[in-house]
Amino acid sequence: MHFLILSFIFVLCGLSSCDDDVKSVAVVKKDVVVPIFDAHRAFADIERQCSFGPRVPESEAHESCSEWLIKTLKAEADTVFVQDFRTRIYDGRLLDGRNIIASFGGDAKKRIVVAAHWDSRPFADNDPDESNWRKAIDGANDGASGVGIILEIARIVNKNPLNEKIGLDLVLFDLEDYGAPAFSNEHSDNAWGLGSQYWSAHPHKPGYRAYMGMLLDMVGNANPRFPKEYYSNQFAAHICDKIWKTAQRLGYDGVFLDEVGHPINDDHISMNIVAGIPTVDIIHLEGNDSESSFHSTWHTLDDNISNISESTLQIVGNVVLNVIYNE
Ligand code: AHN
Ligand code: ZN
Repeated sequence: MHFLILSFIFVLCGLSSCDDDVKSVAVVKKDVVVPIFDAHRAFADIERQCSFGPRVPESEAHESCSEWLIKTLKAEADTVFVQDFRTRIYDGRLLDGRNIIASFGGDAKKRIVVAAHWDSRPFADNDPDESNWRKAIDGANDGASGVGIILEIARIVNKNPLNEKIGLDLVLFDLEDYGAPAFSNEHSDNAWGLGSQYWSAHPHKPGYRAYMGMLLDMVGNANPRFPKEYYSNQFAAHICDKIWKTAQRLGYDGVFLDEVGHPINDDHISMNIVAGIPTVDIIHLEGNDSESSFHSTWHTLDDNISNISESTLQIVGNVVLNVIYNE
């Protein structure tokens, strides 16, 4: 698909300044050509992430996947920052984590951030089969889907420069999904999103700011449903508006639903509150009357590549690219 968007400013002659004939002049502000998002490549990048094995922090798969992500992003971005940190998880243990940040348009003050988490959950604690609860998940949707879209965005932005006044940072968070397992007695809301908590308090550049953030989480399942996640609508209603209007213009109003969905504790919370970046979580959510907020494969062994839909990646990729290139 090819999108050609023409923006017009209609300069209408005020009644008092017009003479006898009514003049109206249309001035073309800019022609924006939004590049094509290749969902096939995004899919291949999700497959690749899964091929390392579950990306559980401090595992070998985690280490090799991070090396691959860094190498892949270095080939596309102006600068890649690797942010290693150590943080305490739900049970009090200290764990090593690694956030990866790929920047385009390094000098621009006006910046957009697009983020996803690249780690995968060590527990399939929502699996219908109890004997799977202590197994790690592939996280094809929960984590890798957002990263796959981001890697394709990196390729596109490398070849198709953005508006020179805008900078873009692609941020891959670690340790999003190490929250206390459902089968444990531990309860801690701030045990989720540890990589984003670290980055929001210690950005890769001191004083880092962005005026718009988009977080991609679980953006790859079939029959997608993207209502406006509750906190996103509270913290960043104007960004929600921009994204959902863009989706509507592209004909995706049956997927990007004009309604407010469940509240989700995700990486956008610290991006909004700690980093002060108005950030929206684009995340598949079931209806408000549904028992679970999440897709049926969530935190189960079924969250694997066989349940990833290329057409969902295409929709989300198109929406995010259209938002970015229209800035
Ligand atoms: C809670 O279940 C509280 N938060 C889920 C955040 C999450 C996990 N996103 C992906 N995996
Ligand atoms: Zn998860």
